[in-house]
Amino acid sequence: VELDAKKIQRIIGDSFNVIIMAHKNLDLDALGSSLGMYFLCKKVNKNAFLLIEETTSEKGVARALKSLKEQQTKINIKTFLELQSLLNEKSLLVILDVHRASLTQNKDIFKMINNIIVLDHHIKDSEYIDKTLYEYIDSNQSSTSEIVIELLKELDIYIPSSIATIMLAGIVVDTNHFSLKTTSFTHEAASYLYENGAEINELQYLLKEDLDKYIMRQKIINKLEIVSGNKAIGCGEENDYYRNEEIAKIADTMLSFNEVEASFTIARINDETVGISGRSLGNINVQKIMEKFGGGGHVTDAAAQIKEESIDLIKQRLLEVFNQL
Ligand SMILES: [Mn+2]
Repeated sequence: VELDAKKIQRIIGDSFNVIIMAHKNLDLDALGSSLGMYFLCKKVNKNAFLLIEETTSEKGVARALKSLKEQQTKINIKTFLELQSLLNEKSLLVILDVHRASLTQNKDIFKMINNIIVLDHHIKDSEYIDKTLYEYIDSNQSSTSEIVIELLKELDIYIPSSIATIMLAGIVVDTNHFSLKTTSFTHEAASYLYENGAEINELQYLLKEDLDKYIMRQKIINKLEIVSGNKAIGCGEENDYYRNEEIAKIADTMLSFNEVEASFTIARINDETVGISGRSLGNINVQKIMEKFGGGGHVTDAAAQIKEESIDLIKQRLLEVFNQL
């Protein structure tokens, strides 16, 4: 399916107002793409709102939201409760960077709005929002920001520099600094953001991270093992808990070392669940390997979650899978 900017513009034009919503645990791509969409709506003279329930966010997102408040860039952010009285049957809901209702900021909004657009770059799940007016889910796209930029470019819309910086941060995070899923279109999208005044210094502030998280990732990388000459495995401790994004990031880092063709991180997500993330340069199909663990993804980028099993046992199973390759 091609991205149909004109159709999206038409649907927005026909609506009474637009509610823009992304996933829980808002990240810079979710926020950046939401802000891009917000300006797209403004440029077609449509009243738009960002639906954000969360009162706390990761530091980059919190900084971005704070800087928007301090500038004259007035962004209308509301909770579901505050929005209710503003909706009617011609209201439009634009869902960004997610396509599972259960993962959105507030799924109650789906009871109030029937007109829905979904734009996302995650691998399509068996749970998805049906009955949309328009849907574009393409896991080959680097980020949802890249998708929204394509719309902005096609409709000849310029955005404020502060928004451009946040969208650039979204692309940088989702591509791990232009190393994953990056195409000429990704660079063109970044180029559009620089033209719109994206600032490299502010970008660095948005990308700052907690030292604690870095140290937790290093803990796994320090114990990395190289198996059969080209596969890196890094395992967390049973009593250390990691977020999915962190597990993926560790695999990204391990892939960058000499000789490594594929990398795997195994670490605990919560008491019941262990996550595995696999990354490859393309010669080893990590999707096939993750499917053995009930997961999925792409040839170069895949993951699985395993319930009620120890990290050590999962590592042994992974080694057995390697032997079958
Ligand atoms: Mn994203």
